[in-house]
Order: sequence, then structure tokens, then C-alpha cells
Amino acid sequence: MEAILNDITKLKVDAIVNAANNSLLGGGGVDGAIHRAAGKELVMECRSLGGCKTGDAKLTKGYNLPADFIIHTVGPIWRGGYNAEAELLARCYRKSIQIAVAKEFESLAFPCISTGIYGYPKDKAAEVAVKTCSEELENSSYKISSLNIIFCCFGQDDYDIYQQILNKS
Ligand code: AR6
Repeated sequence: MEAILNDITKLKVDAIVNAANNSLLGGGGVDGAIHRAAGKELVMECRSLGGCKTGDAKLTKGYNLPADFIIHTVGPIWRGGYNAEAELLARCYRKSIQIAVAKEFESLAFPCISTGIYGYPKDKAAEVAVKTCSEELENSSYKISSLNIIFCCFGQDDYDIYQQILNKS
């Protein structure tokens, strides 16, 4: 697992994760950036998926992105922390990794799900992300070394938080 500071739409990996909404039809933030970079065919494929529940994830092709695939997941909206936000956020990471493992992907890049428009505190979200990903890789029957997980931070603040957590673990 590693943290980088970059625009996720520029990464040439097997799959990038999109922090989408329940409709899967696009939005602002990283979702808007991914849809713009992937092109119009992406929304056509998304329309056929029938939306996505919070904490679930669905796979599409990457179209014009350098990444081959996109795993669309829907993080929780932060409502103070007592509404199962941590469990729902953990599910996003778990489900995305399960899809990547099933497809035998070797590289998977996550944005900081829920920490923008959905308001999840950045440090709390990063703790959930790193803990869930390391647990999932340990639980997985998949050869651990074959899946490289990248936490793609868009701001220096997120990057610093991830570096600190990863250096501890
Ligand atoms: N590359 C990497 N990370 C990015 C990029 C990028 N190009 N652009 C933004 N981020 P957000 P959410 C970071 O708001 O909180 C949409 O409208 C951003 O700095 O994109 O899960 C959806 O349709 C932040 O750290 O997603 C939903 O309605 C992180 O991505 C809603 O927003 C997530 O911020 C989802 O809200």
C-alpha cells in the first residue's frame, strides 16, 4: 500500500475507484473529473447498472482513461459519526478490493472516498481506509503481493495524513 499525490484520472493502473453517488450518473468532485476524462460512453454504461447502494461497488470499463477499469462505489454522507458511517465507508473499500481480486487486477487506486462533498473528516476516513484495506488483503486468498493499493490524494493535507498512518503500520 502506498500514498501518492496526484489526479486519479491520470493514473495508468488496472482500476481506479470512483467516489460516486447512488445514481451512478455522475456528479461533482472526483466523480465529475472521472466522467469528463472517461468520455460520454461511461455514463451510457452506468445507466445500465441501475444505481448503487451506499457501501456497495460496481465495475465499468475505463473508456478514455489511462486506467482500464473503474470501480464505482458510494461512500456515506457524514452525519456526525453515529449513523454507521465508518462501517459503510469500510464496506466501500472492502467491496472494491473484492472486485479487484476477482478480476485479478494488480493495481488499484482509491481517492479519499466521502471526504469531499460528503463531509467525512479526513483523518478518520484515512484510518478506516488503511485499516480496512490491510485487513482485506490479509483475509484474501489472493496473493497479497500481486495487488498494489494506491491511496491517491488530491491535496497535501490528505497525503500527509496517509503518510503518517502508513508509516505507523
Ligand atoms: N483525483 C483524485 N482525487 C480527487 C480528484 C481527482 N481528480 N478530484 C477530487 N478529488 P468528492 P465524496 C478528491 O467530493 O465526498 C460527487 O458529486 C477530493 O479532494 O469527490 O465521496 C458524487 O457524485 C476528496 O479528497 O467525493 C457524490 O454526489 C475526494 O476526492 C459526492 O460528490 C472525495 O471528494 C461524493 O462525495
